[in-house]
Formats: sequence, structure tokens, C-alpha cells
Amino acid sequence: MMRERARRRNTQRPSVRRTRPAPVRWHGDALRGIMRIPPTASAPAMLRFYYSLAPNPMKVALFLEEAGLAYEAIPVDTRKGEQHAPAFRAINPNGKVPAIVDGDVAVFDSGAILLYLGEKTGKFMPPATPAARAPLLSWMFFVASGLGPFCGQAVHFEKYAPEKVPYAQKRYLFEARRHLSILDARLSSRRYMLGDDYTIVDMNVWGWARLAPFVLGDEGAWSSFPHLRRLVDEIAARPAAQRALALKERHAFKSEMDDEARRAMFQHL
Ligand SMILES: N[C@@H](CCC(=O)N[C@@H](CS)C(=O)NCC(=O)O)C(=O)O
Repeated sequence: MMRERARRRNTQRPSVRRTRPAPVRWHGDALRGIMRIPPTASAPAMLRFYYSLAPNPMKVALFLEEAGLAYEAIPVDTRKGEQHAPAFRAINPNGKVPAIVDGDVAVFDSGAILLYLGEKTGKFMPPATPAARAPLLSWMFFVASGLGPFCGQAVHFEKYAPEKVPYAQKRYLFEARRHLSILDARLSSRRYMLGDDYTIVDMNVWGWARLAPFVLGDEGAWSSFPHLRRLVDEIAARPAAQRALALKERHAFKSEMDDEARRAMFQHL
């Protein structure tokens, strides 16, 4: 009887051979990386992080490293136009990095990813009270709608626009500087953007703020933003920031801003 039961157990429960998904590593191109890797119960798919070395992906790299999350970094070479691959557009219809795929969930836009990961892990977040969420959301959107776009356009008109447009140069440099000044003023009376604790807002700020001299085309720019500089330097000294920046050793992104790169990144040309 017992032997019969054991026989039935063995035949009724076919053994499932769980194979570990073969992770796509650094050598893959964007399309290889974008392919879905089916999760198994024993080995859930690793979070996939689509990145380049630009400021917005670097903030997300910082969070992933700070939180100690396992992730698979998949380079998207925007100067080769890989951001327009249909498989990548399915993840980020906006065709820009960063983006992540976490199980069945895709998230794009650096601020949204920071909020998503912060809420999911509970790390680097202020208390979930209206009073604490108000400055969190205000500063997250300040970076997303102000600091990021104005710094980006300042760099574009200074360094990449095919013609010099003095009015645009002046306006974007002015606005980039103005946004950096607002951050500096905020940090003059508190250690971090939200007070005593290091949060996703500081990571969000770090993405562009660490490049202030480059954005403003002014080597001496830090003298105008001593408090912001203190924050940027403090973050730069963190092991997680060093690991995030070390992503540059992992993949050789195209460096030339040639016709192919311009066609990929400045589609209005
Ligand atoms: N609002 C987006 C902006 C993303 C963005 O502009 N990404 C740049 C790199 S920092 C990019 O992918 N550029 C390639 C392109 O525009 O084609 C975010 O914060 O993630």
C-alpha cells in the first residue's frame, strides 16, 4: 500500500527541472538584452536596468547600488540609435534611458524609477505622511521638470546645436544656473534635500548637479554653489556612487557625435 502511494506520488508529480535563466551580460547589444528571460520560482528574473552613462541613468544606478539590489545592466547606446529599437520602445515609448523592467513591471523616466524603487523597497524614503511626502514630491518634480530639462537644453545649445542661437544659449544657461541656485539655497540650512536623511531626492539632484561646471561651461561654477557642492562631494565619496560610476568600465559606448549619433539623438534635424 505504502509502496503504491509512493509510486503514485512520483508519477503524479513530474519533476520540474528548473533551469537558471542565462543572464545577458555586458557583451550583449540592446536587442539581446531586451529579450525576455522567463522567471522561474527558484530564480526570479533579475531587475533589468537599461542605461547609458548620461546623468539620468546614473541616478538610477546610484539607487540600485545604494539599495544593494541585484540588477542586470543593459547598455543602450543612444549614439547608435539603440533607444529607437522597437523592443526598447515597448519598454519606454519615449525612447530614452533610463528604464527598468522589474518582473512584469516596466518603468521609465529617472524620477519615476526612483519613486517606484523607493516605494517598493522602503529605502531612502521619508515617512509616508502627507507632511513628509509634500516636499518629497515637490523636489522630485522640480528636478524632473526644471533642473533636468534646463541643464539638458543648456548643454544642447552650448555644445551640439548645429547653429549658434544666442537667445537660447542665454535663456537655458540662465535657467540652469537659477535651478542650481535654488538647490544651493535649500541646502544652506539642511544637510540633505529633505532634512537629516539621505533620500531619493538627493540621488535625483546628484544626476545633473554633479555636472554643474560642465553644464554652465564654467570651471569656477562651484564657487557659486558651496552647499550643493558639499552634497555632491559627499555623495561622490559614497562607495555606491563609485560603483555606479564604475559602470563606465563595463561597456564601450560610442563616443563620437557624428552624423549617425546626431540622426539618432536629434531627430528634428
Ligand atoms: N525625463 C527623462 C529624460 C531621459 C533622457 O533625456 N535621457 C537621455 C540621456 S540623459 C537620453 O536617453 N537621450 C537619448 C535621446 O534623446 O535620444 C528622465 O529623467 O529619465
